[in-house]
Amino acid sequence: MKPLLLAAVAAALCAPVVANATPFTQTSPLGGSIPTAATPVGGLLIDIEGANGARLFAQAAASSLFNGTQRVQSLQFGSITGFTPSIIAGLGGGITGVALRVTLWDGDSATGEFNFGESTIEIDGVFLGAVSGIAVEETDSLGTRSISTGTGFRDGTLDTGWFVMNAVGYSALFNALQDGELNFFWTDSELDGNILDFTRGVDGGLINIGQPPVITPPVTPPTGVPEPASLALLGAGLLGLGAAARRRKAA
Ligand SMILES: [Ca+2]
Ligand SMILES: [Ca+2]
Ligand SMILES: [Ca+2]
Ligand SMILES: [Ca+2]
Repeated sequence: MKPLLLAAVAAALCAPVVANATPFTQTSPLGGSIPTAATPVGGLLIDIEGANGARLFAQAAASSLFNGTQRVQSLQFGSITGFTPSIIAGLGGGITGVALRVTLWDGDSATGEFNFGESTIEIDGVFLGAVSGIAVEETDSLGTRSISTGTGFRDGTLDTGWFVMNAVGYSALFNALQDGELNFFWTDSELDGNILDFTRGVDGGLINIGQPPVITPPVTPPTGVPEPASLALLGAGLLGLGAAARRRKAA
């Protein structure tokens, strides 16, 4: 085998398995990555920011969601339970951000499709957002490979997109949390018997309270300028070398 070919084979063998090929689905619009326990796509993933900066993530498993024909204008397609009083207390008395990640196969709500401009998402009666126009990414069912991007949830496509609640809904959503569960509704102003499958993608479930933000220093210190700790260590080392030299001289 030619060296070049060998090198190429070696590089291919050493290439890491790409487990994070879709940063779009794994980055919250509220900032930061989703928890590693959450699946890359699939299920319903909610990210709630508390008044104290705490971040509450919860994910409904894909298998618990709706798959079928929409027969009512306001269709409950999922719910997330387990918001205990102590978890709610961890939000610091209010909400300052809500984002919801939705994975749906066959929404038919992209530009020109028969559900364009007809659907919205509501959480316990609190408006979250219009479906058409939402940025989405088509992935494989594991969420490891990005296939295409677009808007709305397209015909015959496994799309994942993020909804961000307007601040006007925060206090109502905080009230909606108090019974320990959130229920998710997909509305359709013109009922056409569309098939909606929210069960595609990876099945996962998680409920977890986040941590208040911490100040993170720059990851890479300026080159050529050692940090004070390194300087102190260097100084101690030089002192030690000096002492050793003196001892050798004395001996
Ligand atoms: Ca229609
Ligand atoms: Ca369709
Ligand atoms: Ca509720
Ligand atoms: Ca419709």
